[in-house]
Parts: sequence; structure tokens; C-alpha cells
Amino acid sequence: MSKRVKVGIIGSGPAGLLLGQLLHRAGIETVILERRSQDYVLGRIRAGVLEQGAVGLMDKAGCGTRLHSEGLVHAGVNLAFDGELHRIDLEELTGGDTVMVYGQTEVTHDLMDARAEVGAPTIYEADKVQPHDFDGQSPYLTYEKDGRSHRLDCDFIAGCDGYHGISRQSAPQNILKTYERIYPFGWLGLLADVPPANHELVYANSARGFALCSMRSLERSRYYIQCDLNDAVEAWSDEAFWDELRHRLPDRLAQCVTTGPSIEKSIAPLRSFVAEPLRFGRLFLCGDAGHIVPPTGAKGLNLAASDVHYLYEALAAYYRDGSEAGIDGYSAAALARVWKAERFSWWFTTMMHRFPDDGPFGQKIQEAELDYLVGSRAAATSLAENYVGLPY
Ligand code: RFL
Ligand code: PHB
Repeated sequence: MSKRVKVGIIGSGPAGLLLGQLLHRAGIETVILERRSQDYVLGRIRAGVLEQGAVGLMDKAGCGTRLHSEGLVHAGVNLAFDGELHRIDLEELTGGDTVMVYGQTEVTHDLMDARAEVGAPTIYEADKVQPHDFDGQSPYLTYEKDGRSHRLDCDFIAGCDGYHGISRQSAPQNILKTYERIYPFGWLGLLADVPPANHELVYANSARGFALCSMRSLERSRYYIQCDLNDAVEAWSDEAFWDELRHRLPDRLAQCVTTGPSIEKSIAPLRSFVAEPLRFGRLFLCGDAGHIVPPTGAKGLNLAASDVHYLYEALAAYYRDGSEAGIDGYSAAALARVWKAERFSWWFTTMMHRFPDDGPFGQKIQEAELDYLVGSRAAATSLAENYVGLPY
């Protein structure tokens, strides 16, 4: 079966869904092809912190109502080290900017609901999705669904299919250049229906390794601890997790941790990765398909949103007045912001974790850097303006 659409989108993560919704509102028809089922996509527990730019895009997509009523506005973030908690006043240091705590699961939910409401098609459990002929004027996608082969002709293909997707793999390998750093540890995350230990997020540097206190709501907490890459999640009982978490927090905060049974527990590896360029003819890479950051700065989902901003503006201008300037400039514009977030995430990760090969010198440098950060308004401002998100 063959069909035609303006923009074919691969992947129904936040990047694909947000792009699809913005394009729909501009009258540009899309089809999303997603490898997994809808329930599987909704079941993934990931990000929790949105920059104002991402919130603005959700509003522009007409999907901001629940976010504004249920999301938690955070005006500060905390660093814990040497037994103490130090608050970074994001709002004061940036002249009024804050972040929004609202789960990626909820973002995905709101975008899927909006897409269903306007009747825009998403083909779930689409197998063997493959982009073709994107170096010419008439690209198309092929896929299989329920054992039948399909073809989707389009003007453009948006590769929003995450780090393991087919889009980047399909790019001409003689043009594609990649940059990568893999970190020698992972994050063990636990989600539980217990009130958060602190009303704002806490990033903790301790001799036993990094820990993060985050939340999804005032009744649901999300915690992470740095773990060994070889650890098996089954080997971590809830009790062992809570015990280790409390050991890594200042005493006063550890006493405020409410424990309870985990709803979800998983290990994520940490990686920095950038692919260049993000455009190959009429194929664009967008979100995790083009870059990965370690989660320490909460930048992954927010970078997916900023890519969507640039790509949406480029495609809208093309269909509005035939201008190709935005399309030609997409890769450079998106990458300039990506690299700054890569730098910030790498720096924050390096400052907060135990590195097996660093030894006492590395630890002393971390302590000096943290001390400088909380003692210097200039240093704290640099962290704050990156944490709330650099301008688009
Ligand atoms: P996604 O969400 O991976 O979605 C890609 C979609 O494409 C589908 N797909 C395919 N479909 C068709 N054919 C194929 N061949 C396909 N291959 C893949 C997949 O099934 C999927 O549905 O990418 P997207 O949309 O670019 O979104 C990126 C974000 O998901 C990611 O950056 C964040 O989750 C990263 N991240 C965080 N980001 C933040 O901004 N703030 C945070 O607080 C934050 N915390 C996190 C995080 C990621 C984590 N993990 C698990 C890596 C915390 C963790 C633990
Ligand atoms: C989360 O709540 O999942 C979260 C928050 C902040 C991060 C990473 C993850 O830096």
C-alpha cells in the first residue's frame, strides 16, 4: 500500500510527537511510524525537568494545560557535599527564570492525547522502517505492519527515533562524523510513591558516589545513585537502594528520606554523543537520534525540544513561503546549542561523580570546584543560566 504525506516522522518519543503537533497546527500533514506499542512508549520512565523553552513549545503545540496545573515550578536547585546542602537560586541568579518538574511520561501522554484528538495518524508496531532517496527531491519510507509491506512518500523525513534508531544508521557514513565519551559508571534509578525528601532537587557529591533526589509530584519521588556499570538491577533490593542513598546524603537530608516499595527500578549507562551534521538532504536527525548527554544536567529531553524548535521553524517557513534558508541552516543552528548543553552536562557529571581512576587529586579538585561554585556569584550564575536552559 502506498500513501503520500508532507513530513514522515520516525519515532513517537517526545521529539516526534512535539514536532508532529506543531506541524499539524501549521496545517502541515504528518504520519508517525513507531517501532513499539503505545503502552510500551508510555511505560518508559525517563526525564523529569523541563526548561522554559520546552514548556513554551508545549504551549505552542496546544498541550500545556495539564503541565501548568500539575507541574511543579522550581526556582532553585541544590548541591550537597561535605555534609552540607547549598542552594543555587536559579530565579534570582538568572533574573527570573525557573524550571518545571513534569515527567516525560506525562509530556508524552499529553502529546499523544492531542494527536489522537486531531486525528493525526501514528502507526505503532511498524517494523523494518527504512528511509530512502532522501538525497533527492522525492524521499520515501518503507515499513511493515502486520506482515504487510507499506510505502509512504513524503517531502521530508524527520528522524526522531532516538539513539538506537534507523535514521542515523541510514545516513551516508562517509559524511557522518560522530563524537563520543562513555563514562565508567551508570545511574540506578528508583521511583516510589513517597513524598520527596526535599522540596527542590538535590545533586549530591559524596565519597561513596553521586546521588540525586528528584520527584514527579509531591507524592511521587524519583531517586538515582551512581552505580557500577556491571551491576545487575536485580541485585539491588529496595532496602539496599534506600540504605545506600541515605549514606550519600547529608545527615539532615537523609533523615527526611521517606522509603517505600519501588514502582520502577532501572540502570542507565551514561554517555556523551554528537553526530554531525544533523541534516542529510531531506532527512533530518532530531533529539536523541543526533545526540546524547549524561542525565546530570537534565538536558536530554530539553535538547530534543530545542531541535524541534529549529526544525519546526525551518519546515513552517518552507511551506509558508518556499524559503529553504531554515532547512539549510537547521544543522548548524541546532548543533550550536547542542554543543553548549554537551559541555554543561559533561562538566556537571565530571564534578559530581566518583571516577575510578581519579584518585585523591581528582577528589580535591572536585571539592575545590564545588567550594568555588557556592562561594562565587559568577560561578553560581554560570551553573544557573545553563540549568534553566540557554536561549533558542
Ligand atoms: P526517544 O524518547 O528515545 O524516542 C525515540 C522513539 O523512536 C522509536 N524508534 C523507532 N521507531 C521506528 N523505527 C525504528 N527503527 C525506531 N527506533 C526507535 C523508539 O521506540 C522511541 O519511541 O527520543 P527523543 O524523542 O529524541 O527524546 C529524547 C528523550 O527521551 C531523552 O533525551 C531523555 O529521556 C533524556 N533524559 C532526560 N532529559 C531531560 O531533559 N531531563 C531529564 O531529567 C532527563 N532524565 C533522561 C533522564 C534519560 C534517562 N535514561 C533512561 C536514558 C533520566 C534517565 C534515567
Ligand atoms: C529525573 O527526575 O528523572 C531527573 C531529574 C534531574 C536530572 C536527571 C533526571 O538531572
